[in-house]
Amino acid sequence: MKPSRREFLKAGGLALVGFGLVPDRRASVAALLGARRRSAAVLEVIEMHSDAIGSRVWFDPIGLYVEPGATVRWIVRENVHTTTAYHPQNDHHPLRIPESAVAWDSGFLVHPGDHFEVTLTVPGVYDYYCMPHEAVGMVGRIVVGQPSGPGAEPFDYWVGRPGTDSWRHVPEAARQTLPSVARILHERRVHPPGPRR
Ligand SMILES: [Cu+2]
Repeated sequence: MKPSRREFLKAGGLALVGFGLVPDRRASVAALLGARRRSAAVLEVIEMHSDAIGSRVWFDPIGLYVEPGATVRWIVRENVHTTTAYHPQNDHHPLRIPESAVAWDSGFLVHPGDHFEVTLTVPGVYDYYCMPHEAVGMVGRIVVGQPSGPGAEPFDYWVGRPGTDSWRHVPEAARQTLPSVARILHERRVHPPGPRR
């Protein structure tokens, strides 16, 4: 069978890569890449999903462990979403990130491929939600190093404390969706339950 033009180009491209790198050069490039990888900051990706009619929406992974200093990038695959930290600055949501961490809010990410990044340096537990989908349980949890701080507390830890009168409670669906800290520490990347599409 005669290969299509695209297949021909693909094969040609691979051949060029193969011929361009003689074995010793290949080894040195691998060493260089390895060195770069070790020194570069870690980037973790969390995808924002939806089924075709928008009745199921989710972050994947829904639970993530990273070392302090890692950068997390949320990227839209389907539908419209936000990544928004549980923090009183964000529409009176309860504080569920470390006290000294900076709250984030991506605003609406409307096109597939739109993304937003946060670098997490303060150890602790970080809970976040999607603004339009929090009520149906589109939430996620990141553990940075040692799991501590408000995000490690029970959902209603703040009730009765001064200055918290305007804080909203975490919706029931979100409470049921967030994976436990113990599970995140064990699995490192926790994927959402059930069929995903
Ligand atoms: Cu969403």
